Amino acid sequence: MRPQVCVVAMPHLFDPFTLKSITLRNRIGVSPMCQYSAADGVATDWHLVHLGSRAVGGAGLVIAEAAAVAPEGRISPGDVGLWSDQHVEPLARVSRFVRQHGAVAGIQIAHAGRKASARRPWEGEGQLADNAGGWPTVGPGAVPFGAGLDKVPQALDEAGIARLQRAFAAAARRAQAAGFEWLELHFAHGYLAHEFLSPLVNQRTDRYGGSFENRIRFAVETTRAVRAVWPENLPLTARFSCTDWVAGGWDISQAVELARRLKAEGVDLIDCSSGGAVPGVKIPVGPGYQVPLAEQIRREAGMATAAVGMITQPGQADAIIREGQADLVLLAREFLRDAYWPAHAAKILGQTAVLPPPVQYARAW
Ligand code: 531
Repeated sequence: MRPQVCVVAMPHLFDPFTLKSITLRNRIGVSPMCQYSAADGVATDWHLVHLGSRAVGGAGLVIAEAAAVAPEGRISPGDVGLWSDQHVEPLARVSRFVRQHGAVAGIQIAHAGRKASARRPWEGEGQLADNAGGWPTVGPGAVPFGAGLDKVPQALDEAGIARLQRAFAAAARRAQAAGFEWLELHFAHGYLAHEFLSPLVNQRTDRYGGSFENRIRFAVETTRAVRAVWPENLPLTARFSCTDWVAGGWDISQAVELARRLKAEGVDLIDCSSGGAVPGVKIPVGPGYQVPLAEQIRREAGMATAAVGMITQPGQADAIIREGQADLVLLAREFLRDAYWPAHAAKILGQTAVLPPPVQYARAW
């Protein structure tokens, strides 16, 4: 008798991916990227064209940028918001177009904490004074980020924390009303939730600071508040900074444990980034440098992950999926250079039958 060989085919970059009731046409997502081009939080034609182009370019998932859950949670005056009903319809126009062009529309909801009230990057560095277009900031404690982001935040009390958790839930409802089918909680990059998570930042002595249990309380309660209003059948995801890259800071083993806790709260996928809690950190930036973080969370927390960070090459992205390091790849700056990256990658990887170029452009492909 011949020995039986069982070959389990691993998925590849152009295989669909199903999470809850949502199926992405491929494993390529547009990472949420601030455009600093909104007015009073209202998305503009820029967002329609920017996000719409990347749906036309073949992405399976298009995640709209960090939308502030409260006005003081904006990174800059140009951030998109979801703190008011007036934000819904302009975003609905974006989600409709993205869906019409074969992609799933997602959005990230966020609060920038002590890093809020900053200039748009092309207008210089640092924070805006309260009398020059800026606003007072909040954080877990009254300690500024530093390195030019020197505003002293107001330390949130328990009533302030509860108000912001309700704001996250209200923003999630508006995201659904705007037609988004994939929600990402921004718990990374040194913004509010990460400020609670990181022992380098969180110096509180109440039940929101100190022990691991206390530092994760803000993220866990916020997730619970959002999961209660976000439809059960739609993916709820979270972006982590999986490490502060500093000894004694937030690290991958804490991130794995938080992933397990959030999985129990109904989070479906972790988007694995890193850094941003404190300035002046040496980060080992290089091609795919955050992929091992996604791989470890996927393996040890037993949940779906997205890899992000310096993923630029079709073969590199395909290998991440084929080798089971992550379920999705999210591209950021590479998508700014090439809105049609998936369609170009399909040509390079011999997958144009699966992802043909847009019919209007086919004669040029
Ligand atoms: C850059 C950033 C990456 C990793 C750590 C800290 C910062 N990004 C983060 C963006 C805003 C623009 C700069 C967000 O996460 C919203």
